[in-house]
Amino acid sequence: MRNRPAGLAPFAVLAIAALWLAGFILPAARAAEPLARPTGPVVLTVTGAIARTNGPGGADFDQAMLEALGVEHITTTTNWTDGKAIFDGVPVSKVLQAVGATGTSVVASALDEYSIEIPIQHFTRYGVLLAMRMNGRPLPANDKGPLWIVYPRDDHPELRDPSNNAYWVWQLRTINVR
Ligand SMILES: Nc1nc2c(c(=O)[nH]1)N[C@H]1C(S)=C(S)[C@@H](COP(=O)(O)O)O[C@H]1N2
Ligand SMILES: [Mo]
Repeated sequence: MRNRPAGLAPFAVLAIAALWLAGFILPAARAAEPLARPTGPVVLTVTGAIARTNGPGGADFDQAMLEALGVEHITTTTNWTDGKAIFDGVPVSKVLQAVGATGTSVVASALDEYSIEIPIQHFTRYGVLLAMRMNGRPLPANDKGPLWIVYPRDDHPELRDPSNNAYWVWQLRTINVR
């Protein structure tokens, strides 16, 4: 026989079990929600090792869908601009999270067919942006736009090594997760 008050313990066990289950079910339910469909021109397509798509070719994003993920800012010098520039864009890691990416690297490809493999660690470690605006102006499609991969290179000495310039893909069009 138990000699402490009954009634509360089973309730507490149930409550804890419910909270524990909710921790699994709620994120899973969110991940299972279909990705919205683009209504404007598609500026980015994510393919490969992803859990969420909105079309046969992978996950298409228009500008508004990208901005809805949360615009952040990086102020930095670049190899291509005079002095510091302010970039607005969406963290690559947020895009990868939105599509349920499971890989360890991506191949980023541009409108001019340039492509390069980038470790996914870069995106979480440095908060790399898919920049859409520089100094408040949309990046022109014929010069670096509409999307440019931008690193906060002023904040990390290793990012100022010239070998890093190859990762700054401009006119980015697709991200293949692997
Ligand atoms: N879209 C696109 N982005 C690109 C490239 C490219 O050819 N096309 N070249 C990459 C490489 S290899 C480097 S070193 C730098 C080159 O910049 P630069 O041509 O202005 O020196 O941009 C990177 N981003
Ligand atoms: Mo390069």
